[in-house]
Amino acid sequence: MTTEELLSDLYDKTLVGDKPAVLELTNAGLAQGLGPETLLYEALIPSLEEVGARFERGDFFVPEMLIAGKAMAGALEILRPLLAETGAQTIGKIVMGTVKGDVHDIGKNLVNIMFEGAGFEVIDLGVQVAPEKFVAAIQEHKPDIVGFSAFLTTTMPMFKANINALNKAGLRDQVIVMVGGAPVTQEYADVVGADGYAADASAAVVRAKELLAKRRATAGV
Ligand code: B1M
Repeated sequence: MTTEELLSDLYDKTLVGDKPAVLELTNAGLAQGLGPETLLYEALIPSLEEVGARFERGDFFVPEMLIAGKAMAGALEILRPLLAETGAQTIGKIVMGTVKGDVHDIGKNLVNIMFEGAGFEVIDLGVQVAPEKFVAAIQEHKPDIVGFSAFLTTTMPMFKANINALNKAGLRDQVIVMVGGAPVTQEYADVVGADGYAADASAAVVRAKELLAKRRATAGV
């Protein structure tokens, strides 16, 4: 199978949620020498974007979206060790979670993998994380950064609720707040008072490093 055929097949099989085929093609791609980023950005992610587009048009429904998501999550587990491969020592600690009311986690998990790959220690609180759970995790783990993911326009307001909870607990100044997720924009991040926003997992790592360096320079450490 040529590279083009493999990527096209991986795209198609993800679209229809054929998990066994997706796992097989992911392994075959790696065996053929394709990088994990190629499989992700040239097949898996575009396929899920098409799933979303079909859902919006009413051609796909929640079950189709669910099986496509499961197929993608399976591929991500194969790619995880390759994407997170690092010899670097820990450069910072981040608490991550998908906000309350939101069960999407594929994007958050990909961000976590890239953070681990860049040398961050990641404490993943999972999905549907309530503000008080973020507060408790920050008190327990004392991270440099807290990351909130939201994938629905209806759950984006939880960013503000989380930041309010941090303020109330006296933690807001102790932690950098980063936000992201498909419907989130830099403008929205500014409005809710987040310190940083990124559109994708790679950009999230770059932004986190910048914010951390700035914070450490200001604190003189
Ligand atoms: Co849902 N869903 N979904 N869904 N789903 C979307 C998000 C949607 C855009 C589809 C669409 O209509 N086009 C739409 C939201 C519309 C909106 O609000 N604007 C939607 C909807 C409507 C829903 C339901 C309401 C459907 C229903 O029940 N009627 C429902 C909500 C459930 C809930 O959460 N309460 C629902 C359910 C589901 C499933 C459970 C079936 C499944 C989730 C499976 C899972 O995650 N375990 C699912 C899926 C698979 C999708 C789509 C198709 C794919 C999401 C995905 O994984 N993308 C999605 C369509 C789409 O996104 N185009 C859709 C791939 C992933 C790598 O990208 O998630 O963007 P992404 O993550 C990126 C960036 O956002 C960024 O980096 C990531 C990696 O590069 N990022 C950060 C993420 N977090 C970050 C944090 C940062 C920085 C960057 O700093 C902290």
